[in-house]
Amino acid sequence: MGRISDETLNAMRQSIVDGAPDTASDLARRAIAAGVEPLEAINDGFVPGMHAVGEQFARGQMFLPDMMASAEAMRAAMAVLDPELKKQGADRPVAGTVVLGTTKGDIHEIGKTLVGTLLAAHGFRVHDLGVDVSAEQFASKARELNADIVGVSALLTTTMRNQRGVVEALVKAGLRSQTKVMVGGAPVTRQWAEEIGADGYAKDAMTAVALARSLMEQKPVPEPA
Ligand code: HCB
Repeated sequence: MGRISDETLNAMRQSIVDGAPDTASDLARRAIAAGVEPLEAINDGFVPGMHAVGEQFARGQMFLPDMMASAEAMRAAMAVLDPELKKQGADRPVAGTVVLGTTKGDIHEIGKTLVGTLLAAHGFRVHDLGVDVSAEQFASKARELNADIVGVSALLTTTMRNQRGVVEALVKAGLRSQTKVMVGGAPVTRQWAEEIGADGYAKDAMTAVALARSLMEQKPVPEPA
């Protein structure tokens, strides 16, 4: 596997800050052609760009249209890198079934989608409900697929409260004992996960994979019929 130079990592980061989708996808394509690990390009190149954008937005140095352009650039990079990541999971046995989505009122999708891609790349069967997903939708899909894990993303301090609603909806549907809940997103913390009765918190997509694996180990083994 090739290593990415600091210059390329900076260019990747800058393509997101500039909201330049063509540059971002070009850099992603060149990285793959050079044998770079796709996750390295994502985590060390493009994601730091999103963090820089968030910081500039918070300081009032960037506005909503800039943030949208940056998200577009990130999507362009992911359109190249996502299939490469997915290839890595093609022949693995199914590690578990995960229902994933971003909570009601929240349309941030990039982090949630990355979590889904990496889970799939590590053998999980992932059903991505998308964004703005109600607690009832999470519970109903978990029932339909007999899901092992429900993964709930939230990027806003206002919408992270709805993660609690998902835990409650699973309890109400009688599914809580068989369905683990993992939460994540920029404002979410381990302490918050404990407070709302979730089973775990992951700070990034690789941690989400490790968490999902450990949650599968904690699941009770079904009694033989
Ligand atoms: Co948005 N936005 N945004 N935004 N946005 C944030 C989240 C702020 C923090 C920016 C800031 O002020 N610093 C801020 C939230 C402040 C707060 O609540 N405290 C904010 C705001 C305010 C808003 C609006 C309200 C702005 C407005 O309209 N005035 C608005 C809300 C819209 C809505 O949802 N109802 C809004 C809109 C947007 C877009 C549409 C322009 C765009 C999203 C486009 C899209 O997703 N298609 C956007 C973006 C891009 C961001 C930032 C810049 C980047 C988010 C991102 O993609 N990060 C973000 C700043 C930031 O997060 N620091 C900013 C990169 C990914 C890879 O990281 O954290 O999402 P991630 O996911 C990680 C990790 O958390 C974990 O793994 C992922 C992968 O490593 N994880 C999980 C995530 N979910 C998990 C679930 C699990 O089960 C396990 C792990």
